[in-house]
Amino acid sequence: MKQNRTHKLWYKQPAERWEEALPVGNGRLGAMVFGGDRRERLQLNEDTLWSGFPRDKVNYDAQRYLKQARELIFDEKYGEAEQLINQRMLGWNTEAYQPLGDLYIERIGGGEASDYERDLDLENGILTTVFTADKVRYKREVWISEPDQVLAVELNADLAGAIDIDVSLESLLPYETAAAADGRLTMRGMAPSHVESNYFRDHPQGVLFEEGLGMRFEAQLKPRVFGGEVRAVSGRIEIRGADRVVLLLAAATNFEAYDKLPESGNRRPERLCEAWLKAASDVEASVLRERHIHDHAALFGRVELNLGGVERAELPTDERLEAYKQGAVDPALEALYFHYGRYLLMGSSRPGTQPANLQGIWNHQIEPPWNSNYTSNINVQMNYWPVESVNLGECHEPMLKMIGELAQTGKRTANIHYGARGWTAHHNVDLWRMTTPSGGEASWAFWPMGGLWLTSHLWEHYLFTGDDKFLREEAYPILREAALFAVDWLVEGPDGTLTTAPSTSPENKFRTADGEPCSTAFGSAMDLTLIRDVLEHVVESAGILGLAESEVSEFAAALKRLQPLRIGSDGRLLEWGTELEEHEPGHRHVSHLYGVYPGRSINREESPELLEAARASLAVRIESGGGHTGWSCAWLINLYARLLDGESAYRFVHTLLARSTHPNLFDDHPPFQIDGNFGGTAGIAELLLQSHLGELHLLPALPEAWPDGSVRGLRARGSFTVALEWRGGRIRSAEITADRSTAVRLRTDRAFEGALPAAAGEAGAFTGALTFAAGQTVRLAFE
Ligand code: FUC
Repeated sequence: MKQNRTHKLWYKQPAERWEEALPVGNGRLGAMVFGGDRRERLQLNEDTLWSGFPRDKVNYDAQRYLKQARELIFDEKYGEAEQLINQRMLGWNTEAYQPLGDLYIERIGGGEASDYERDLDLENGILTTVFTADKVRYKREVWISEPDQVLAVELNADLAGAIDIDVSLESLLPYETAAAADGRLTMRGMAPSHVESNYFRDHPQGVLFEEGLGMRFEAQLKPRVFGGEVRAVSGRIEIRGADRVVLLLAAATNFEAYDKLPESGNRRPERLCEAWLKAASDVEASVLRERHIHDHAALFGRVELNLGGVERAELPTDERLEAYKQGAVDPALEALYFHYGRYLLMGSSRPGTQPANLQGIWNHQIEPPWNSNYTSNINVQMNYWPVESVNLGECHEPMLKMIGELAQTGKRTANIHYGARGWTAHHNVDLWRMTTPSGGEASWAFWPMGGLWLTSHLWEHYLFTGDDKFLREEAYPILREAALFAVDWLVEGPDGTLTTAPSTSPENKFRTADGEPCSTAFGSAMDLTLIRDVLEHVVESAGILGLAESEVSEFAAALKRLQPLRIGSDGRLLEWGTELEEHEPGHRHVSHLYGVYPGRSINREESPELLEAARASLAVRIESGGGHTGWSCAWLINLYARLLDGESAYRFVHTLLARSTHPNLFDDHPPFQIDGNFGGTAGIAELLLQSHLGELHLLPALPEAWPDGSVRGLRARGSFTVALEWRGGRIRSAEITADRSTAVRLRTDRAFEGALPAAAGEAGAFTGALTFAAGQTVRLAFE
C-alpha cells in the first residue's frame, strides 16, 4: 500500500537498541516503542518520577567565603579563588529522573514475521506496527492521549481469533505486580531516595533506597478483549483467541496533584490510575483514538514546512539518514527533522506537566547521563528555544511554571548563599526545584546566573503573545526579584564599573599566569549580558505596566554603571572581564555570544562592532573544534542565522543531522540528549523568519540548499503568524496575520532587489511598515 510518508518516520525492522525505538508522549506519560513482532516492548516513563525527596540543600557556609573569594579575584589570584569555591561554596548534585517500567506484549505461537513495517505518524501521533505471520496480517497501534491521560495499544488481526498474547509489566526499580481475574494488571513500585551523579554508566552502585523516603508509583493496565478470553496468571495476563484487543494503561506517582486530576482530588497514585482508566474505558477505543488525534493534530497541524527537493520518504528513515550521511541531498529530511522537533516538544511538555528535561520525558536508565535533569546553563533553555516561533506557545507553560517555582526556592539560596535579595538558580535544577550550586567544580557548579537566563523565557513569551495580563501577574514579579538579585550580586570592579565576581563562563576555562586551567575570574560576558537583559526587561515592563516601583530607578542606575562587553586585542569578544588565554579554544559552550542568540543585545543596529567581534570569536571557536556536541552544533545554527549567514548555518544543520542524530532521529550529544533536536528546530525557523529587532525579517538567511519552499504558521514577536513562499531563493509571497491591532516594520533584504510588493507600493528592498487591525491578514505578492 503506497502512502504519504512526508511526516513519518518508518523502518523495516523492529528496534534493537533503545535509540532505534520510537517515542510517543502526552507531556506527562511517555513510551519508547520497540515494535518487536514476537516480543513488543514499550519502555514507560512518567514525568514526575524522580529519585529523592523534598529537602533543604543550602550550604550555610557559602556566604562566609564570598568576600574572600572576591578579594582573591581582584588580586588576580584566580586559582586560589577557585579552590576556595570548590572547597567551601558548592553544594550537592540534583536527583535523577527515573524510568517507570516496561510493558511487554508477547505473541504466543505462530511463525516468523514477514512484510514487517513500523512507523510513527507525526501528524496524528500514532505509531503503527504491521507484519504477517502464518498468513495472518497483524496490526498494532500505540498512542498516548493528552485529553484522556492514558496510553492505548490496539491490536488487530485480519483473521478472527488470531490474537494470542501474554501481557506483563516490569520495572528496573523495586516493584510488585498483581493480575486480577478481570485481566487488570497492576504494578506498584518505589523510586530511589537518592541517585549519585552518574554520567554514562547504569549500575546499581550509588542508588539508595530508603523506606518511606523515595517516591511511590503505580501503573495499571486494563485490557478490553473482543472475541477471545483473558486469564490472570501469576502476575501477568494471557489473552487467547481474540479478534481484537485494546490495552489501556495509566500511570502516576504520589508527587503532587496534577492539573488534570480527576475530580476526586486524591493524590494517591492508585486512585489516579483507577479514575483515568475508568473514564477511558467508558468510551469506545475509536472515540479515544479520535479525541487523541483531534488534540494532537490541532497543535501539530499549525505549521507546514516544505524545503523542496525530491521526496526521499520511500526510503526507511534509518536508511535515508545513512544515505544523507553519505552525501545524499535531502532537504525533505531536514524538514522532517524540524517537524520531529515540534512533535517531541508536544510529547514532552504540555500545560500541567513537568518541563522537558535533558531527555524530554524518555529515559530507560536509573542512572541516566547527567541525571536527565534540567541543566540550566544552556540545555533546558535550548529545549524551549523553538517553542514560540514554531507555534507551540502553550507548550511553554511547564517551563514558565517551573521558573515561578524556582523563584520561590531560589530566594533562600540567594539569601543564605550570598546574602542577596531576590532569587537565584545555578546550573542544575530538578523536580524538587533545587536552586543551589551542585557539587563538583566551580567551572560548572558555581554559576548563580541560571535564574537570570531562565527569566528570558518569561520575557520572550510576553514578546510573542503581547499578553499584558501575563506580564503583570506572572512575569513581572519574577523578573523583578531576579533583577533584585542581579543588583545585589554586582560589585564594583577595579575600573569602577559594576561587575560580577566570582564569575565563570559556563564550563569554560582560561589559563592563569602559571599556565593552570581555571574557570573563575570576574565579569564574564555572559554574566554581564544576562544582567543587562534582566534589568532592561524589568525597566521596560514597569513602563508598559505603568508601575512606579522604587527599585526601577535603582535598576536603571545599575544599568548605567554596568561593565561593558570588551573586544580583545585580536578583535574577538572577550569571554571574561579581562583578556585571558583560553584553555580550550574550541570549547562547546559559546556563552559569551549569548547576546547574539538567544539574546538580542549584540545586533547589527545597536552594537555592530560587538557583532563583528562575536563573528570573529565564533570563527575561531569553530576552527578549534567547537560545535562538537549535538546541542553545541545546534547553537551554531542559531548564531549564524542571526549573523545572516545562511550558508554557515546550513553547514551545521547538515552536521547536526549527519553526525549527531540517532536512527530514531533523536539528537546524539553523545549520548542521547534532546536539546539538539529542539535547538535544530529553532535554528531552521530562525533561518526563515526573525523578529528580535522589532521588525519582521522575512527569509533573513535562506541557504542555497533550500531554493524553493514554503512555510506556514511560524510565529513572530508582536503576535504575528506568518506564511512565506519562495522560488529560486527569492521570496514570492507572504501572508501575515496579527492577533492584535499593531504596526510593524517589514524587511526582505535578501533576494528581493527591485521587486515591488503589491500591498506596500515601495520600490527596492522593502523595509516599509505595515499596520494591522486585530485579526487582520495582509498578503504580499512579490513578482
Ligand atoms: C552541560 C554541557 C554538557 C552536557 C550537560 C548535560 O554541562 O556542557 O555537554 O550537555 O550539560
